[in-house]
Amino acid sequence: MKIKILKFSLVLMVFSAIVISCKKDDDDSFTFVEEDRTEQQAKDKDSLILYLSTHYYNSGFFETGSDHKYTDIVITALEEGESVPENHTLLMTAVDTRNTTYLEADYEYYVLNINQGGGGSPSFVDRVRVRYEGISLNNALSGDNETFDSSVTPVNFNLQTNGSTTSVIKAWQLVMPEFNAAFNYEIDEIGNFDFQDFGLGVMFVPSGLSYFSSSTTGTSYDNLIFKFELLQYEVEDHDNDGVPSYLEDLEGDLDIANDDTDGDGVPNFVDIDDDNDNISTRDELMPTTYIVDTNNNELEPILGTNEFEVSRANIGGVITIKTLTILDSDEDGTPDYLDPTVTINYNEI
Ligand SMILES: [Ca+2]
Ligand SMILES: [Ca+2]
Ligand SMILES: [Ca+2]
Ligand SMILES: [Ca+2]
Repeated sequence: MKIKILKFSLVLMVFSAIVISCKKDDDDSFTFVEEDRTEQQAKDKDSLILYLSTHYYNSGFFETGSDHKYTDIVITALEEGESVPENHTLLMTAVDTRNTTYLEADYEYYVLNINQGGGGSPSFVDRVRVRYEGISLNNALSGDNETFDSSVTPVNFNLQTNGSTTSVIKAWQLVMPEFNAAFNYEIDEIGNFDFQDFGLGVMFVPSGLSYFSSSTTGTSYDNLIFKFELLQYEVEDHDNDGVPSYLEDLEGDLDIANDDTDGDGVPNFVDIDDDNDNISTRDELMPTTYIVDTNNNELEPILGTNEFEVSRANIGGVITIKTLTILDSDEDGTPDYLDPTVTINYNEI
C-alpha cells in the first residue's frame, strides 16, 4: 500500500512538473510546429525535379504488346556521366506537369501516362479498383526499403470517405480522374479477372499532396511515387439520396465538404435532405423505370443530362433500369432538391 501511494505521488509530481513546464515555455518544447506548406513545397519541388532529371524508365517496353502491368515499369537512376540508354526515356521529358492549390499552397505534381485506359473515368469522389505500388523517396535516399505500400491483387479505395477525412492522399483524388478504367475484362477458369486496356501510369507527388507531416511511410515530409493500374470504378453516392456525390460539389472546387445548402452543418454529400424542407432529396427527384428486352433486340435508353441510373437488374435478357432525374419545376435555376420553396414529392404523385 505504501508503495502504491508513493508511486501515485510520484506520478502527481511528474504530472505537475509537466503542467508547470508547459506553462513556462508555452511556445516551444511542447508545441509541435508543422512546416509551412509553401516553404516545404519549394524543397519538395527541388527534390522531385532532381529525381525526374536523374532517372529514366523503360519506355520502349510499352511500345509493343498491350495490357502491360505496373510491375513492368522499371525506373533506373542515371549514373554520373551516363546518357539515357536506347529504348528508355528520361522521366523529366516523359511526365506531364500539373498544378493545383491545396490548403492555400500552390503545388506542382507530375504524371507519367503510359496507357490512358479505354473505359469510363472516375470522378474525384468515386470508388476505384486498382493495383499499385507506393515508393517513398526518403526511404530510398536513406537506403531503406523504398516500397512502403503495394497491392498486386486488385484493391478498392474510396477517393472520398463519408466523413471529413479522406482515405487516400489528395494526389489520388487529382490523378485518378485523369485516367480511364479498363475497357473490358474476362474471368478465367480459376476466377481471376483479366482486365483489358486499363489506365496505367506513375504519379510523382510532393509531401503536401500526400501525408505531409505525418510519418505514415516511416518518415514525415516524404515525396512519393505511385505506379498504378486503374482497373474499375464505381460512381459513389455517399448519402444514397440519388444525387451522385460529384454533383454535390456545387462549386466544382474538388472539395465536397464545403457545400452545405441548408447551412445545417451537414455537407450536401452526406445530407439526405439538402434544402431542409422535410422532403428528402430522393423524393424530390423524378423516378423512371425502363424495361429493355434484349431478346427482341431492344436498345437501352439514352439518359437525359440530369438523369442518373440508380439500379439495374437483368433477368433472362430483360433489363430493368431505374433512374432518377433532377428537375427544376419552377425554372428559377435552383433544382427542386436544393430549393426549399418547392416541396413536390415525386414518389407520392
Ligand atoms: Ca448524394
Ligand atoms: Ca446540409
Ligand atoms: Ca445530399
Ligand atoms: Ca428536400
